[in-house]
Amino acid sequence: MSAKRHKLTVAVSKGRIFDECLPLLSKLKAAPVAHPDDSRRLVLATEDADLRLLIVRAADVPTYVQYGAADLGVAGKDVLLEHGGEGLYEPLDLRIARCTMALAVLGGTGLPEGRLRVATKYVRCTRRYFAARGRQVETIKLYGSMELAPSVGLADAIVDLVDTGDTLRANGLEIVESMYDISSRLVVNKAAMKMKHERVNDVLRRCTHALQVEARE
Ligand code: PRT
Ligand code: MG
Repeated sequence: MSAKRHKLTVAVSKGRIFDECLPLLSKLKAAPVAHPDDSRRLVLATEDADLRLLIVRAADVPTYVQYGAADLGVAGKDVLLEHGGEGLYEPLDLRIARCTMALAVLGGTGLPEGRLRVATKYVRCTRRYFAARGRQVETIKLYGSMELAPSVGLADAIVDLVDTGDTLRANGLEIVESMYDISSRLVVNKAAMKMKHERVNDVLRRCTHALQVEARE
């Protein structure tokens, strides 16, 4: 039987996740043949003839993997929490693109009493976080520039990712609660885990090994 053997497909976003994935891909002998910043191509071959990359928006990675358009993907825990993780396994923490999801308010004001108005792109995470704490919140969905919302009276607080804290500081905000530690995870389509068991497991083994070596260095 000569059924066409399809390459294993990994969905990844360009920007910090792609850049921070490069050392791992090199260790797997699966370095991409081009960098997405230098190419308009959204499908990138790698040194590994059996593995290709799809360049997609960070928030779309779980969707590609959930529906099997990609067998594997690399996504931030923030994106996975917001997506919900349906149809995905999340076997490995790649420990890259790390940051914190935090609740922030205007400096010196603290959290107001009573119902809280929170502006965020992470509506689902925010609702879940506050529901677990029995606190009433109204979420206001934004797609960017969350840091602006409190100073113009759109919200009492924001939920956003924080790395150095420079963006918050530049907008007069301060963290009142750190909610989740964020890093990027390797995710696997549930059907691919069964149907392409051997090849997917080989990638998982190689990643695990590379991460162990790195942790010892
Ligand atoms: O940017 P684009 O609209 O294309 O998509 P995206 O924002 O979804 O992707 P990208 O590449 O910016 O982020 C991809 C993933 O990187 C996120 O899903 C996180 O898992 C992870 N990550 C790690 C971060 C940060 N650190 C980070 N600091 N994502 C975003 N930020 C932003 C943050 O939202 C805020 O605007 O950086 C700013 C804060 O940084 P500091 O250093 O000023 O605190
Ligand atoms: Mg961004």
